[in-house]
Amino acid sequence: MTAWAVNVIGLALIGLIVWWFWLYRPKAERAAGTQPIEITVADGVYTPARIEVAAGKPVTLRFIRKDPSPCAEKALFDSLGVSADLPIGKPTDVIVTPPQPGEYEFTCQMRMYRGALVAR
Ligand SMILES: [Cu+2]
Repeated sequence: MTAWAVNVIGLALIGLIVWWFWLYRPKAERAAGTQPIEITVADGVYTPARIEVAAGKPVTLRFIRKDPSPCAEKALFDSLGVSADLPIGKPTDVIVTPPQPGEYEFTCQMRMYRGALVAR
């Protein structure tokens, strides 16, 4: 009986891990016009972490870093060749232009923070 319960808990934990790392897709936030999109950097996640934008148009992302760990100090857009330093407590605007429809990932330098621009 106890062993059965342990197995069920173990399976539930595996399911949770699979869901979090591979299946979970945060709800996309849609960019509206020329308004900057505020992205909070805290507790290991960008909020929002998925942002819908228009392809071929510059978009302003306003990073608000609350996480003091050095892990959070940069935002890198590898596929767009853009990187930015994020001082703590000072909102930092990063302007990027996704050239064509697709997904453009942005991360911290250790790739623990992860977000994506979804250009349409
Ligand atoms: Cu990091």
